[in-house]
Amino acid sequence: MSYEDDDYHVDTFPKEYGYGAFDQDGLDSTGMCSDSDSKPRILLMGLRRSGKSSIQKVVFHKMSPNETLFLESTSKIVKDDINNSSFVQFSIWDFPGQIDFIDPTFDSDMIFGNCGSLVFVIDAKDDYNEALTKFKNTVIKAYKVNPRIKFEVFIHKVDGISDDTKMESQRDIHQRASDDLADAGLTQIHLSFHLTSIYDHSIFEAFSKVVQKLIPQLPTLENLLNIFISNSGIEKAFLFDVVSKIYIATDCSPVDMQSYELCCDMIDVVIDLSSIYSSEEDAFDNQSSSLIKLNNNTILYLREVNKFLALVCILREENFNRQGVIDYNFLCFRDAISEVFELRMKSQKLPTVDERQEYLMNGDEDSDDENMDDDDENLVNSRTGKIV
Ligand SMILES: Nc1nc2c(ncn2[C@@H]2O[C@H](COP(=O)(O)OP(=O)(O)O)[C@@H](O)[C@H]2O)c(=O)[nH]1
Ligand SMILES: [Mg+2]
Repeated sequence: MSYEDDDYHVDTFPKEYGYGAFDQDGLDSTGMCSDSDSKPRILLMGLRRSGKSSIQKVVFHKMSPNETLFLESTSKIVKDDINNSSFVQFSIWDFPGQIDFIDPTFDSDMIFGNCGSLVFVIDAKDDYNEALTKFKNTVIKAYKVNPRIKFEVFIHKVDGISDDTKMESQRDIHQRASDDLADAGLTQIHLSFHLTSIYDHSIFEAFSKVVQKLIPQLPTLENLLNIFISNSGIEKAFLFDVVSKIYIATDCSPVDMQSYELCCDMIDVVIDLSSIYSSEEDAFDNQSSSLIKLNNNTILYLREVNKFLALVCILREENFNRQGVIDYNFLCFRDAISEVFELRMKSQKLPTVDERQEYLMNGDEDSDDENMDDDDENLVNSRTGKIV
């Protein structure tokens, strides 16, 4: 797909559904900030012009890919809080390419300390020797401060590159990065590679995977989705964060890019139509649903979970005869999700003395995620109607 291709738009989402104003307040390199300190942090690093700011603008601010041509280069760290009261809560820090770790004002303890993921962007269209050296130095520095960081390499701008060349670059970068890190004695790190471009859905897919690793409730959500689809005759289901179109969970069957793209397009269609024909307050709420029949006997079925989350399912037309069962199962699924939410809220806030006493009296003091998994599975099992 070339720059001129006009048939792909990611900017159809009405601005009022956005995450709120983009925080343009640059931080100094000591990066003192208030709210975002408590949320997991995703750092975007890489050489100048590798595409970091473009990625952040396209995925989280609905900028169209062509508009990124006019982005100015980033001169300070720019933080952006992604906070939509759902499971997707983190802050993204976009770094200027020329940042220098040897600079004494660069406070690496503070920068890497609360970091969940470090996304390192490498321009695949450019000579990547320098990028690989920078990557190695960055990982060594970050790992020293925080060994739990997940390192995600985006081999970026792979639009207009043949599949063979893509695979070859990925293999080469993977090999050289792993060798460099092994030489530095780092073999235990969490390192993943993704081929990305802002001109197609690959950047959304890659970011979905990055974000999923930061959601402690992921196994619970996946479990709920597995139970839901197997009892409803559904082939594939994605739980979407509607604003960014990243999927925060899916069932255990493999994801194919085409299904993901179809589901993303469906979200765009529903949002566009709702915002044209509904009043502003109820354009997109938990009553929203939509059904699209494809010409290959497949149905796309979208249901709103809440203002920020939507479930999009792919199923065969004949299985939709029992829509009642699917809808009933969906309601159970939605209830379960809101219970997971409540537990998350509870576990985030410190219990008051009274609550603590109550927990102790119920013998239910420990509300960690593993316990949530069991509870939620039982919850759905006991309520889900099954197609026989
Ligand atoms: N072909 C192509 N160009 C991209 C892609 N992502 C970003 N760019 C371009 O790369 C240039 C540098 O992007 P920018 O986001 O400013 O890079 P940064 O310095 O890393 O923040 C811009 O002209 C973008 O339009 C991509 O996926 N494909
Ligand atoms: Mg930039």
